[in-house]
Amino acid sequence: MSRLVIAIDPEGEPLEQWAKLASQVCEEAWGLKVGLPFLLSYGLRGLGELRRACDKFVIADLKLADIAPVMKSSAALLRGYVDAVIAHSFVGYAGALDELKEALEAMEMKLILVASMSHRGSEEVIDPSIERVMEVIRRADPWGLVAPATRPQIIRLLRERSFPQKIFSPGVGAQGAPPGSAIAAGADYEIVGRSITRAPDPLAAARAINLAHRRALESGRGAG
Ligand code: BMP
Repeated sequence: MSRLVIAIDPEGEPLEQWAKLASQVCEEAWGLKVGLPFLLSYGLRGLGELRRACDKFVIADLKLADIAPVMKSSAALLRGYVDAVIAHSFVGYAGALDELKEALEAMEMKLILVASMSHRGSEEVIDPSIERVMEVIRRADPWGLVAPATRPQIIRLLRERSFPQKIFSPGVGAQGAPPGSAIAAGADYEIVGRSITRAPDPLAAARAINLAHRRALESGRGAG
């Protein structure tokens, strides 16, 4: 089973180019992740085209951080187009993630919460509050978590604290973490964008990352 989620982040290219790339790399991907660049460029039509090109698990990376009614109506617009939605944890449970979780369940979409981020600024606010972030995650009980490959100690912390969620780790490749390093730390999936999508041969790049994942799993990992 692949543990690779490919991040599709357009920079002005035509949709057809991404559909072609998605179909090229599809056999190596467990899932695809789209965020605001994709959704604002191509809208729901783009999501339909992407699915036609590669019918895998699709994550909408909205990083929702709002009051419940607004998060719910944002997610509802993607109903039937995506399998999971990413939201921030720091907005808290009451009046936010409590209702979002319930609404997503009713729409048969999964909730993924950000535990920590891959860029350095995550150490300014989110990481110093990680204990409280984890309390929110416990209450909200999402299906998945985002934790950074660039700081694998956060992935290990989540596993040590017995969070049972699927852990998705960005930060591999372009942001510096070696392929397989987050899997070795206990993540379930690595989210990889540019080092595949901007590679001269995206399929070969995706294959190399999956090989690194298999090696990380074979050589055993600390937790998870
Ligand atoms: P890349 O491999 O090109 O650096 O892309 C990483 C992807 O993961 C981007 O789509 C980004 O939005 C996402 N991401 C991240 O880089 N860090 C986080 O903490 C959370 C993310 O969702």
